[in-house]
Amino acid sequence: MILTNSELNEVLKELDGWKIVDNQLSKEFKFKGFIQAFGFMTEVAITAETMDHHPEWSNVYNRVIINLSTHSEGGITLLDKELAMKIDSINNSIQS
Ligand code: H2B
Repeated sequence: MILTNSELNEVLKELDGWKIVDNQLSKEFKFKGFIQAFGFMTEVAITAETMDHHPEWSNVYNRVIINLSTHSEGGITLLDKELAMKIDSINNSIQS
């Protein structure tokens, strides 16, 4: 189910650095270089596949921009929040 505006605001408080852009949860990640960025994308890809929930994203060298929404629902759902949290924990394990 698509989150209401007030539910979305609660979700944004619980997430680190995610914002709403064009009705999607969005965040930009920056890495030391391309290999680190691509390694991050590989881990995210494996997690996304296990959830059957996939990001829209782009990568240029050391930057990865991720946009999350639930296509079948036409908006942001708790699945997107769940994937966002997993993406952050993958990112934290790479950056630290
Ligand atoms: N990912 C996202 N972000 N939203 C979806 O609605 C979605 C998906 N649907 N991954 C899944 C795959 C669907 O297309 C397949 C057929 O299960």
